[in-house]
Amino acid sequence: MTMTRREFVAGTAIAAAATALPIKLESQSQPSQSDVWQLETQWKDAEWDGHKMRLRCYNGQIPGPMRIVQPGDVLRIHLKNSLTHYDSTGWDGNPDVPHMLNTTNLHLHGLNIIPHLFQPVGTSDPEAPMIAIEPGASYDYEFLIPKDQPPGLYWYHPHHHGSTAVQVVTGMAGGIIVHGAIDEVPEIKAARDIPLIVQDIGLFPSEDNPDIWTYEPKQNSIWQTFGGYVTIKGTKTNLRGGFTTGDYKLRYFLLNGKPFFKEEHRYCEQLLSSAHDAPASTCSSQDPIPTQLTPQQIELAPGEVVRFRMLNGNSDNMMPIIVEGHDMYLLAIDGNNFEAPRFMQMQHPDGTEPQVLLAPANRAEFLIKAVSTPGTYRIIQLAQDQQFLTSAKKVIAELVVKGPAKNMKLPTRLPFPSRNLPLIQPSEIKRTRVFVFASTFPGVQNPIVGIDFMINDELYGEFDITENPELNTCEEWHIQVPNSQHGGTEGHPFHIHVNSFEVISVGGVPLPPATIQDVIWVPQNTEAVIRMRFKQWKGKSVYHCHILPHEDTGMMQNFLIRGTQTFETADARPPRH
Ligand SMILES: [Cu+2]
Repeated sequence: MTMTRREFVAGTAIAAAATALPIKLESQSQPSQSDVWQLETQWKDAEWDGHKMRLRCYNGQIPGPMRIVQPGDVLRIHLKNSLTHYDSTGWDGNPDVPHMLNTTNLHLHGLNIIPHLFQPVGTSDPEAPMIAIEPGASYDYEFLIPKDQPPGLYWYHPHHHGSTAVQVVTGMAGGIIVHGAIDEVPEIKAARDIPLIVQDIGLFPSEDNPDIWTYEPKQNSIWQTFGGYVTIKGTKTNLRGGFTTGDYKLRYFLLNGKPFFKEEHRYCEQLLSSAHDAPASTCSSQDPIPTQLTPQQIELAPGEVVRFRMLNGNSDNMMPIIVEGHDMYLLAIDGNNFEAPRFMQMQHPDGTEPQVLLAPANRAEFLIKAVSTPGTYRIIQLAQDQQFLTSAKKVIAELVVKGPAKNMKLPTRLPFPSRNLPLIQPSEIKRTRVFVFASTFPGVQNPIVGIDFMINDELYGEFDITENPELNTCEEWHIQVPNSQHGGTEGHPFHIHVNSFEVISVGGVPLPPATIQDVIWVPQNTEAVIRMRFKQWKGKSVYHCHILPHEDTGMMQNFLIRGTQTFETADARPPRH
């Protein structure tokens, strides 16, 4: 596939007077009196800068409510699907063609809990189907949070194959915070705790009402990113929107539910409204037009230490992050804190070097000590071109340093999570496996989508098990993205369920010991080496690319952890009734 690297089009800030919008844990909800967390998927009407929208959400909120849990908790969730019927009668049964777009299920991302995508939860049956909660139906989950669950930021989102991307990119995602030892470190306890939940919203004009923006493509309809038209099985239609592998007619990037950046396709209006035969070359531009919106502001006193917890909840956008004018003290990635804060020197806002890089689904938790000079300092997502869609520089939020000075302290040591000990020794590696994440264009196995997104040359199959690791053993996995001649046209973020992994090296460069994550960005023409201990839980689960349109169209596989799970290893309690 040929890629046009886009020039960054300077965003125009909305000129309206910036209203300072303090970010707080407004969506936080403590455990209710009811022992069961009631989660409901719903449609939600919204309006941002003149655009009326119909989005999907949990409990009327975007992002969904923030849940706080304690290690050892039993988390019971009643998930009710109140989305509407979606017509998939035209679907031919190919699992890697998006389908059943309002059917859902639930994944608690990063938590070291029982495998929960297949029916019944914890199943070791290779033929077990994926949990599919139809519109109008509901499902009850019960999760034991391990006593040694590393404390930090996790999240939840739907994971029904074929509808994950559409649901997440219209609002269905929320945070989970696990409390633990790190919260008792005095310097951290004293710091304000500020979640930064970033997510994207991808939209097209509704087929029924062009004044409403939504994302509910007709079955088999695919948006041709660089043509601006929609095809069904390769034939042009006059539909306004189709499934996309990452591009949208209108897209917002949100921080804690408020947009800070917008991308629009303004071409092909005549094509969309009438003629089906106009060539794509009549379009004025292939590139979405980026617009910086007014970012939210967070006030800090000079010398104040604050704790940020940032989620990249984007459907596909990788985020290199810097905090302008400030050193960063990185505490944790993906909820797994280090033995000590990692010092990330300040970087120039016009440079290319991030202080921390967040692949889709990664979380970074870090401290910032506000400088002594009052002023406005931006939290910036640097431009990057490591993906099929070039990503413009974005201002996510602004730190306003003002007022009387404080002199808060930074911690020097952190309590290392016991679940991640002992670190895996090379002698423990029972097996090494190699995984190649690559795509073929045009799609051969998946002609409707038009691109094959594969792991080891295979698309996803619900009942195929590619790997059978053994409980209580360790393995080393080599995740490879080839060069562009061999299908590696862009980087892919690798994610696996059930256990986090140690990142050993990326591109041959070793990482500091005890770098433990559940998602790792693997750039084009690069190998990442990870090590994993299959701990506590057996059963059928998945590993996949966390670019959600890639995942939904095939870049996922099942694995099955086999072994005898004793009562002790499972740390399970019988369900309470
Ligand atoms: Cu991918």
